[in-house]
Amino acid sequence: MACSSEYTWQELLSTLTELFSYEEVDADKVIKVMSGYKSDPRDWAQYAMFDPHRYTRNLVDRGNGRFNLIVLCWGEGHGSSIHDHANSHCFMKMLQGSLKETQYHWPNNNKRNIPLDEKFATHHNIDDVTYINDSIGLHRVENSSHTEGAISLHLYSPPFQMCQTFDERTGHQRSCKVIFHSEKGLKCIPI
Ligand code: 2CO
Ligand code: FE2
Repeated sequence: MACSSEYTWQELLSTLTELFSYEEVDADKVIKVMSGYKSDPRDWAQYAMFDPHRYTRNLVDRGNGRFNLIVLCWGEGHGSSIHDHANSHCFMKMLQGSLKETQYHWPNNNKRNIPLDEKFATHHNIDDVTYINDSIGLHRVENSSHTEGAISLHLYSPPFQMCQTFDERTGHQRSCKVIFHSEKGLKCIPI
């Protein structure tokens, strides 16, 4: 039997806004609240816009400037670079399909051209919630399915516009801009 939701979508949004109105972020509580909402496409379908070429970020809520809540849509075979999270908290909840997450240690700045050291890889399935920040390490997220898209809900706090991406074989890093495909259900016009 499917579990019933402890929080509706609207309650999820209002509870997150409340939790992030305090100075300190209680990550365990955020994980609990995001786990308490059970995915229903009727709640988030308006944000779920795919692109044929790469995964998309669709902004749902700016959380009073305290966080960005984003629906990410991953087409078949789409994946991120290996990246950090710009000193922010990153919470990720699966809404549909499955995603593979591979975590890596930070490169050692004293050693150049060394491949990144993998920590582990795991799969996240519908309604799973996971958490990472820079003190835990780096990660790559990918939809390894060749037949199904995947959709995930991410919360980043504080919100960030830039992060670092890393070359797996050399550890070399570069800055990368966080770009939204849509905001509040409306497609962004490319600049
Ligand atoms: N942080 C990545 C991004 O916004 C997605 S992986 O999960 O945090 O592109
Ligand atoms: Fe990430």
